[in-house]
Amino acid sequence: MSPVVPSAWEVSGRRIPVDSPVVMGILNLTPDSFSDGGELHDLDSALRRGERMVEEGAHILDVGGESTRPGAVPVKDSEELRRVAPVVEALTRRLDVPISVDTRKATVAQAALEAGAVIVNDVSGLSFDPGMGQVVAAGGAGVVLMHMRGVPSDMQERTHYADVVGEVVRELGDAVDRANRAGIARSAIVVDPGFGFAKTPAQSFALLGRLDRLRELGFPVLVGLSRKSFLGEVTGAPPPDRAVATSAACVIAYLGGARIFRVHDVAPVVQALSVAAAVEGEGAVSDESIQVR
Ligand code: PMM
Repeated sequence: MSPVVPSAWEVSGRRIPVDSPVVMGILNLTPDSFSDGGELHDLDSALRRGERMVEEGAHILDVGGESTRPGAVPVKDSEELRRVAPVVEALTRRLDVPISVDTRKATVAQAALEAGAVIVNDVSGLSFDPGMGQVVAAGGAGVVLMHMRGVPSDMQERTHYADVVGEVVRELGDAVDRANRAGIARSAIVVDPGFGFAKTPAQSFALLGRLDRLRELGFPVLVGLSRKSFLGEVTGAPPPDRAVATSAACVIAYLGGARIFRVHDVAPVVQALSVAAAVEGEGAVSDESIQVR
């Protein structure tokens, strides 16, 4: 029998209910990110974007300073820190929503937690930096364990799976083991299949159709579907025009059991998920659902 998935995500003493949809708005502070790079070059525009996403219904903001698109060139720790820390600090001061930092590096995570972040979103699932688990555990932070293979520069050569869904579930289980060994609380963990990371478009669609299998792990499921290239494959739309495709994919993910949605286009996704949640009888994406206690 599958374990029961918790109804809340515990992050640094705060409780984020995940029995209805939770929307995580993306703030990429990178000159070369996959779909929105280069737009948020200064602190003011990052803050304005963050505030706007919260007004549109985002419950969490995810701040990132390193692009992880296929083939991306790694960024030095010092440069990533310079991009991320002031924005995390300013957002924490101005907004009440939990702030997440999208990083694979322990030093960056540590600095972001000190600046007020309460979640570490690690696309390597604690496999890139051996110090990361310890930083998350010591800070009592929430953690997103995402599935990928290799690193962004070589991940698209690592798409050989006999059974993509089964192998992603198994390898996410390995990431959960790393989190356990580091002493991270089970209630702090969410898992993410890593759409587009070491996956072909067909493999991403296969995962999207079988997210129910991820719930076997017993953790809330987060999905990063926003503007991803596999959605462009079937729609022909360029990244900024993929909000409709993203919303459709988020609804499918929700019906498969995903509860946290990392997106660029907050307003359309909130609207789409309100419909999905109403059908499921869990209520719309409401003020009540966003309350962080
Ligand atoms: N995708 C990107 C970056 N960070 N984090 C998680 N947890 N899941 C994702 O799918 C994910 C991520 C790459 O997309 P972007 O450059 O548009 O942010």
